[in-house]
Amino acid sequence: MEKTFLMIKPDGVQRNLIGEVTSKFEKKGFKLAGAKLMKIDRALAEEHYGEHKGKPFFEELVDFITSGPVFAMVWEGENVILTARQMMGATNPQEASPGTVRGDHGLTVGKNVIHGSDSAQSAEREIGLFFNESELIDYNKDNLSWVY
Ligand code: DAT
Ligand code: MG
Repeated sequence: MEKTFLMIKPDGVQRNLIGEVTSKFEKKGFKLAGAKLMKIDRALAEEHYGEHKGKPFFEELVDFITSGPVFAMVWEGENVILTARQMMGATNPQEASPGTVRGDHGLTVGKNVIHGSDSAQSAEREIGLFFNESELIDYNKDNLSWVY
């Protein structure tokens, strides 16, 4: 089954949104495969956001993502990468639709509450950056036949 990497950013953790956001993905029918509260160091932040190196907002982005704990997660399900991106909403919360995480909880692009992998390739890369194999749990959920 497809997997994606989602992360509640420091603003989301500080604003008590861990429960609200994880609940959304749980209720949708996706399965949590791994999760942890962690503090990202600069090296990991720069690697994670490597595609944005050199852009004017890069330093601010690295400062922000290392400014407090994040809640890193791996979620599993059919087409979870694309669906999770849709549930997150547009990068700029002012453009994100109501009902999305960013549309409901964010106001500025710098503090947009959640990260999610944007492709199969980035999902694999980001899961590998943040999680060891042993931190990902392979298990069955009894509700599966009521979701699919
Ligand atoms: P996304 O997080 O939707 O995948 P992205 O990969 O383009 O968006 O950018 C990564 C993060 O960088 C984004 O969540 C917030 C920040 N960011 C993007 N564009 C920005 C901008 N123009 N000004 C400030 N921060 C920006
Ligand atoms: Mg991105």
